[in-house]
Amino acid sequence: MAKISELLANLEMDELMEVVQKELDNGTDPVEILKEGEAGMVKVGEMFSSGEYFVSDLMMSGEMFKEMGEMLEPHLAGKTGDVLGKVVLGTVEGDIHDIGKDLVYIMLKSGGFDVIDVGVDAKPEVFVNALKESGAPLLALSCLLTTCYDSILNTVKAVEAAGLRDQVKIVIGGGPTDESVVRYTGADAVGDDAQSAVRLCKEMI
Ligand code: B12
Repeated sequence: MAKISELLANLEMDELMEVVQKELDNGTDPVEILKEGEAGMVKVGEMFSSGEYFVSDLMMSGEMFKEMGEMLEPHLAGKTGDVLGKVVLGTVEGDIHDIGKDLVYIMLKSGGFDVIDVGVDAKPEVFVNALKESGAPLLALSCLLTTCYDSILNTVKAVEAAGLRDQVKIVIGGGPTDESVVRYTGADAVGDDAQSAVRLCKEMI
């Protein structure tokens, strides 16, 4: 299994897909396969920070991780069989990182949630409209850039202005977010990873 993180970190697309398929055929838990992929993404991030990889490599790794996620999704979706509730999910305005968000999407779906994904660089009104249309009681915001904390704040304010704040719990996550960002933005909770997104949403619904 460690091979998956190495293949991803080394950007070996074809072999990665073969190994993922083999693991699935062998009955390996798809959640464990995803975790391995995530470890590979962490390595890619480190190689980018150390100057070994460039933006083009980040993009490549992103494509690989997404393809892996698509391959795993049918094996994850609805695994629990329960439908727990609706969640509106997206990456906040000014931020186009979607790998973590997509992982949260997959895990929430496999955890039994009906997820409305509004995509990346989503303006506050996009989140508000999705909340209104779906009636979802949960909003999950992904943010990887410290420069986008105000986008979280503006989204929370827009939910308040729409009169929905009493009915909607807001959970945030992504690289730099922590409890201090929860306090700054007025969100309800922060999660470190996709598993915690599921745990928090279950607690808050
Ligand atoms: C891949 C990547 C890119 C790719 C993104 C491709 C894509 N389709 O997403 C590209 C090349 C586009 C990119 C662009 C940029 N990037 Co970039 N990128 C990364 C990198 C290497 C990995 C991010 C990633 O996908 N990680 C893997 C996923 C699985 O992890 P994750 O996103 O953290 O998500 C997990 C958790 O955080 C959590 N989570 C995520 N969302 C949510 C939501 C909720 C509700 C919960 C509970 C949990 C949760 O669960 C996930 C799974 O466990 C990071 C470095 C790093 N190690 O994080 C830099 C990084 C985030 N990027 C950075 C920067 C600076 C940029 C650019 C500004 C670079 C530039 N000069 O153009 C642009 C910004 C573009 C924009 N406007 O958004 C900086 C941010 C610095 C900062 N403090 O703000 C980082 C930290 C790199 C660095 N060390 O400098 N980037």
